[in-house]
Amino acid sequence: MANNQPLVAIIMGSDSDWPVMRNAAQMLADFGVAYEAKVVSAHRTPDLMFDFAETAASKGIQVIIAGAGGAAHLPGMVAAKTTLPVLGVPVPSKHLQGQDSLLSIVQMPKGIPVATFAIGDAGAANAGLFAVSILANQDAALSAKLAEFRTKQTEKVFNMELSDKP
Ligand code: RP5
Repeated sequence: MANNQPLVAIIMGSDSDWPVMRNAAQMLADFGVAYEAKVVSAHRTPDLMFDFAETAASKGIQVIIAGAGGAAHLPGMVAAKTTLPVLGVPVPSKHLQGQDSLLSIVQMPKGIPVATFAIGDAGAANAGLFAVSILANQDAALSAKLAEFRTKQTEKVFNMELSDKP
């Protein structure tokens, strides 16, 4: 990227979500995509959430990755206040291991879409990759990096060797 203007915003309901959501940030960093990451809670800071969602596009954000656990309203409520693509990441919760988060995020009513990813680290990493895919539509250099990433990943699988075969 030519400058540091964040193109992706990673938001999460609590700093306790960061170890999971950091996987999205790492993916964006690996691809050189400028991002911002911050805590915005649907339940604890609803006014901040509305302000964030209403102003994100005008600040140059193109994709929002929103992670939350438990009764995870954050991605859906943010999507209700912006037409930017919102990628929802269910964060594992203490008692229901993130199944509550998944169902809260995935089951959106018709008209307000949230792209929902897997629970936990893989979901956060894939949300980062998906954001890269969206941005790569308008960025040939990023598109080439994404193709290279896939090629390397494929090669890695081809080179996998199983040890200790009986
Ligand atoms: C949600 O509640 C957050 O997204 C987090 O996953 C969950 C628990 O938050 P803490 O009690 O750890 O702050 O809002």
